[in-house]
Amino acid sequence: TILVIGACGQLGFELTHALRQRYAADHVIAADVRRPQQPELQEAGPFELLDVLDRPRLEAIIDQYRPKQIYHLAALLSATAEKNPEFGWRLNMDGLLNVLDLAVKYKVAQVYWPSSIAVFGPDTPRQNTPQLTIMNPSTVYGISKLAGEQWCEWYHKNHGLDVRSLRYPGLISYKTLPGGGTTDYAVDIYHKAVAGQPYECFLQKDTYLPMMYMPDALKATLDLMHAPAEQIKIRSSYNLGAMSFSPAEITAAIQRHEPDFEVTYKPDSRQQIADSWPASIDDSRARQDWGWQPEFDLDKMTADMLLHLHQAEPQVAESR
Ligand code: VAH
Repeated sequence: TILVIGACGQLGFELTHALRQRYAADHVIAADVRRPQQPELQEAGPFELLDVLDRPRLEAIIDQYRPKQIYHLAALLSATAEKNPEFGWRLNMDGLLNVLDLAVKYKVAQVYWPSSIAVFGPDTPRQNTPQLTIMNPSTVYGISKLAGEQWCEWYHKNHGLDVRSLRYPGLISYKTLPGGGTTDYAVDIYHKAVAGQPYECFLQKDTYLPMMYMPDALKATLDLMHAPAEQIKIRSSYNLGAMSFSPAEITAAIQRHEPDFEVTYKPDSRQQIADSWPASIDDSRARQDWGWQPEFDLDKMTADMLLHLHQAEPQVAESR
């Protein structure tokens, strides 16, 4: 069996779906601290209510299902963690430590844990940020992700745990609503365009950030997890890239389909977070070690996002 912790989140929801398509659906256990808004999560396979900070409950679930793989995705994202630093640190850090410790205790074959470009900080080289470089994150989220990477490397070195990780750029998808990320303007903007509403962007128009379409993120995750262990040379976390764009560029890409769509700019506290992150990523190690190759660029993603959001128009509830 496979256990997905944080299955209701932007990545968790789609990873659970992808895993249930690839394996027998009833072998993929979806777990989250809250009941899913999307009924299919608990209709298509097993669902467990789980707070990853509740270690006895986590141990009971691992003992019951004896998963071969654990995907641990539960965390507070950058903007949310910046507003709740204590809880952000506790959930992101203690949650990971609970998973790593119990994975060793129950001999779980593989663990996946997402890191982020947020591990880089204001003094990191911003263009083509290298795999190995200066890393002084200035957000609680980034600090927790950098510490998490170090713990993953420690558990691999000291317990032989096959834990693998990717430094995701901003992820864009149409199946879930944004969950407190600084890059989530790039999700919101499509919903507004499809609803025929103007969009007020919380970042400046020329703020370049590394981004990736969800299908590419899912492909990278499954390619990484299925690569032979000897190909995985980096046990902190792999840089992963696909494209970089600014709010002005994604607006122009949308306007090629929706000519009347309008965007205004009103930067808020998330601008400082975005300014501390790279503009583009050097992911040559992922390409060398396990054959990473993205498929979606801005125009291809935009066409796909707008197509699916127009199809889903009535269902996409604005509930947060
Ligand atoms: C966030 N989407 O904005 C997440 C991600 C690189 C950004 O970590 O916090």
